[in-house]
Amino acid sequence: MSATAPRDGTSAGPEIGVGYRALTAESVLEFAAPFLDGVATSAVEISDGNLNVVFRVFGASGSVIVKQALPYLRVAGESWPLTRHRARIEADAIAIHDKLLPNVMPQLVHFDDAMSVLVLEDLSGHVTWREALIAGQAADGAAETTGEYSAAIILGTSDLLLPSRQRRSLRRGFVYSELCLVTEDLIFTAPYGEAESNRYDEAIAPLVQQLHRDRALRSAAAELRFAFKTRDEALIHGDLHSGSVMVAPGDHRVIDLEFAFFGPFGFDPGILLANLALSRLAHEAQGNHAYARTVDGYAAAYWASLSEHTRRLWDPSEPWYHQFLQHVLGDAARFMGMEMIRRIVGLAHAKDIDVLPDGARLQAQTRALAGGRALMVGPPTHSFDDIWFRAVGEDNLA
Ligand code: SR1
Ligand code: MG
Repeated sequence: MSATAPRDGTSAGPEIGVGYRALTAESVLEFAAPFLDGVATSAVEISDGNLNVVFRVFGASGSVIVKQALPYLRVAGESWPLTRHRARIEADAIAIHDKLLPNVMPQLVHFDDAMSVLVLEDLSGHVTWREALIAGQAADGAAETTGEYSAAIILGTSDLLLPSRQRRSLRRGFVYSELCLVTEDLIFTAPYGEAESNRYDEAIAPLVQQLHRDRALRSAAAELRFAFKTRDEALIHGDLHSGSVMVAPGDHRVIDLEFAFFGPFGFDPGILLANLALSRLAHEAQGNHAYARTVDGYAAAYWASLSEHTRRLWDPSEPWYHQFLQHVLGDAARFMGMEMIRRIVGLAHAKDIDVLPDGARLQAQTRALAGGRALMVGPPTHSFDDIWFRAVGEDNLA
């Protein structure tokens, strides 16, 4: 693994077209055979993310996942071209994060740069945390593992723990990538104007128009966009929503690292907490009060684990520790607000809310927009309870 070549499509990296062919459910058999004791018997396409094509390939005594980056965004087709550099970003970020916290990344069996393919361990007994949340299933330990992961990567790739020379070398390897531009557009820009990519229910059109006229909110969005683009604090996951965590009894993994880049400490925690808050609002709107409390517990457990592990990994007597954690929390709150809003009015929605019947969906969407706004423009937050209540409490509807 090299951590120094730029991967933004401007210089080093795979030459587009050289040695590349898009895999199909047929051709992937030959490609995957070497990783299945020489014989692949069948394959099924299981792509359900927005970006890549994913196959599960079976051999005589096991299976692997083959994930290929296409030269465009899978859900949009060739009208939204992208380079395939995201495959290398993901392979490199997996290797780095795996060293910081073993057994949480999927095992990277093989990386083919020319083909932009990652061959990964098949987590077939797992489901995404989002699917478990939608089904109201328990995911004991997922929040704790994800919090530990956030602490490990925040500290382990930043100037807090990594010696300056190493940190600078690692930093050079992860430029502000093409997928950062996608995030910049979909989270920080499009929801605050009449972008073509926005999608929302007609029933909330008046709320969306209000949002577009809201100068305080638009100013907060612009400030946070600037923070996202300039605060290169740590090599973060970059897309840590509940669909990027796979859960199974006693085993939790973080997947899909193609958005990894050097960004603000609070971005990943904000994204994760936002998606938990949206799940919580969805359950509340359906009258599933007991499971809504369970989700409250997951969010609190994530933050408690992140706090505990930053303390463990850092010097516990560091006098700056408390202020540092407040800084992460404050950032997380505001990025959380942005993620809550974009998952209601932007291109990529939270399925948790989209699948609800009309009345419940309108209630959850209205509360998500109000909670998101309260987080972005409200007074500074001082504790986890403070931000969680602001996100999901009813007070901000007034
Ligand atoms: C067009 S890509 C849409 C979203 O999917 C990814 O998982 C990121 O969240 C991105 O914003
Ligand atoms: Mg993803």
